[in-house]
Amino acid sequence: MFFHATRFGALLAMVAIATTVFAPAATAETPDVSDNRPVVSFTAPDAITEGEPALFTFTRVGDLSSDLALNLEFYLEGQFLQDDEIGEVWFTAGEAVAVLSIPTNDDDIAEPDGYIGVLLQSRYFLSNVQEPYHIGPPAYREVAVRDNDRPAVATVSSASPPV
Ligand SMILES: [Ca+2]
Ligand SMILES: [Ca+2]
Repeated sequence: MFFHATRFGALLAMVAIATTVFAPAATAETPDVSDNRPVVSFTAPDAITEGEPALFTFTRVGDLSSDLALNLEFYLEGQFLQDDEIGEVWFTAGEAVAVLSIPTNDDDIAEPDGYIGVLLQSRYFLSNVQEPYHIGPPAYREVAVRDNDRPAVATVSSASPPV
């Protein structure tokens, strides 16, 4: 399910509060034995061309011993998705990397460039429930999707007579 981009500001504010509550108390270099929760971060390319998949690569450091499902929110500008159903992203036990690949359509329609955004959120917003993971900032990444169907400039008719 996608939400309009204008809702992002409010959601981000909520996540900022949540990540403050669950802020990591230690870095990977100085692990805190009292907090064994893994830290999840992710990367994505700045831009793709329509027809290419948008790849979001999630990495967890720390405890890898259990399956771990992520709570993601998706944002979209433009009509680029092949499928509006996006599967759950999770690490299986022992795995440090999970890849989300979102296929896009190479259609024949000239359209504005858009983007696919992914927000990594806490699983729980209640302060009395322990989060299963920390979020390595930034929690939001956006892949620009470039249209490749712009009409050629040369096809525009000209008022100038041929010489
Ligand atoms: Ca195209
Ligand atoms: Ca297009």
